[in-house]
Amino acid sequence: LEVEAALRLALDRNELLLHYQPQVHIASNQLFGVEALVRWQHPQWGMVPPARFIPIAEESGLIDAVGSWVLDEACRQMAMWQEAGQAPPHVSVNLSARQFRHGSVPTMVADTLLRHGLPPSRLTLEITESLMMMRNDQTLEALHALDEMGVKLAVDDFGTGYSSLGYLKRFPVSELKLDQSFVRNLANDEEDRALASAVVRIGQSLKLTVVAEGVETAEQLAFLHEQGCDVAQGYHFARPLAPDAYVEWLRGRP
Ligand code: G
Ligand code: G
Ligand code: MN
Ligand code: NA
Repeated sequence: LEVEAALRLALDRNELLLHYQPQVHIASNQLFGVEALVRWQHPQWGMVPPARFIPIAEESGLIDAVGSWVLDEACRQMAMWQEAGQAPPHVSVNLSARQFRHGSVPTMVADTLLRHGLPPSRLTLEITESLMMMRNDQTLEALHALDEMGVKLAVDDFGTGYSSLGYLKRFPVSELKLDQSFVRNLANDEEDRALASAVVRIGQSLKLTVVAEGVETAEQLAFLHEQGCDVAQGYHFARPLAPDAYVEWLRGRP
């Protein structure tokens, strides 16, 4: 309850901020996009990680306000980077299943893009497998509306949810994010290698871009490249970066 009350204030007090983690095409080393990750800088508690407050935001209903702020801030930053010639091809924003309880997600997204003059193709929304498993008509409608708008959809943490893959056919997704739990031990776990490779092949068969998360080593990257994985994200390239640090990182690239 203490965290919930403080989070309520955090929105008014401008204590939330976004970091951006680069995603890189494995074959060409070109920038594919960045993922926006929310941070909470509390005056007494310091940096509060999203794992500590996103679940509380979801339970309390504050996730709608937090989610709207995150989307607005990511689009505002993209528009600024665009003006400065520093924009990545797109920004990915995480959405909670909770946010789809209201039918207003597509309207909120369209309004936000319009407010910042950002083309829909510059935005990817990351949704979880559990949302897609809900088999809820309103959610399906919302995802189709977003797709028709030209916004891309990515399945986050792919492989950690349920094993039914039928939803991939029903939902207009264009990207699969291979969960970092499958990437972590690629070097010494044959089963993880088999699972990672299977996910890449599912993505290829369905013509989806596969993004591997949590890539920390050149060895992991080489294996994923061999398997035909398209894009990698992880400490091997960069941590989630403050906006200034992202620009610095961009300058330091060949
Ligand atoms: O940033 P970090 O690496 O600690 O992220 C931890 C978790 O928090 C991830 O599962 C990520 O999906 C989630 N997360 C980060 N930013 C957001 C956000 O803006 N909205 C939602 N719903 N989840 C987020
Ligand atoms: O949205 P998602 O659940 O995928 O959030 C990504 C999380 O993974 C964030 O907490 C981010 O800080 C973290 N992360 C990103 N790259 C790496 C990495 O290379 N290694 C590890 N251990 N964590 C990472
Ligand atoms: Mn994510
Ligand atoms: Na993930």
